[in-house]
Amino acid sequence: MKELLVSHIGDIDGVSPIILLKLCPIEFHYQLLENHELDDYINKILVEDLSVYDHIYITDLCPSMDLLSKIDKSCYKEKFRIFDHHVSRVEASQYDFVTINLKECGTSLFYQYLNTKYNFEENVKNYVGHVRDLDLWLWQEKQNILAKNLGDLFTIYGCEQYIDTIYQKLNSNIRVSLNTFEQKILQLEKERIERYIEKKEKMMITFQYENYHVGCVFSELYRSEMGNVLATKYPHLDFIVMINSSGGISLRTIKNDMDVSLIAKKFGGGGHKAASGFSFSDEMRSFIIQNIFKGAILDENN
Ligand SMILES: [Mn+2]
Repeated sequence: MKELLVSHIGDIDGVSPIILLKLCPIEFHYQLLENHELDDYINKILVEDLSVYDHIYITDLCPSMDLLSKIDKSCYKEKFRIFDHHVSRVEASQYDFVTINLKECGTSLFYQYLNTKYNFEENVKNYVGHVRDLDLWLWQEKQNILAKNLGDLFTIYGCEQYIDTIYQKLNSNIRVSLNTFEQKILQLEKERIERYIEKKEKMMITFQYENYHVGCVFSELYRSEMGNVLATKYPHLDFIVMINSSGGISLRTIKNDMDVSLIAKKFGGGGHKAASGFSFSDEMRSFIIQNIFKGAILDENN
């Protein structure tokens, strides 16, 4: 028998459940997805033969309420276990196969579940703590630089190489730390990010939206650092918007009385109180083209 894991492609909280399963004596398949791809994927597999799988795990992601009700009625319901921690998905916890806990991250919830069955070594628990610190933005107040470094290493390595690197470290039963090579590439990357943010900062556009002061940059890269640097540097701004025209629109705030997930929700997105997002739609792309090239008619096959 096998397991199927569906998780979030975007960060170390999404990919670390794969590392955890690799450390267990089981066979599994995995699929990494963006938030907006999840419902289509689950709808697709629900009509396939899922009897080959013992469990279908979904981590750091959660299907829509409509889809959860469909899973609840499906013959495969018993196989589903969902572990998420996004504030916008709290209502999903009414289903007994869904665990939502805002104080944990996807990886730590999945770790707690797997640990009762497979009893991980201490170094795995230690690694999961770093993932949690980074994903819940606790690393700064805890001064957990290693957590931050792991996130940066993921950005440089990409999913496959990151998973492999961390798996090798954990499997050889050592505590995760960075070797000299990894430290050097992180240093180079850090300098690159600083230059990038400086450049984008000069191009920041500020505006009023409802009662909020907003700072906005067009940026494809390093959005979590950028949001944090700009929100800290410009405390009069209520939140920072980062627009990636080929990806999504991210919102970031450092104000305690601000909840950007409510703003993201208005645009069909979601996320956390301090960091949320929504997609950059095809309509928005068409709108930009038609605003630049007045009178343009878009081809139908776009
Ligand atoms: Mn997460």
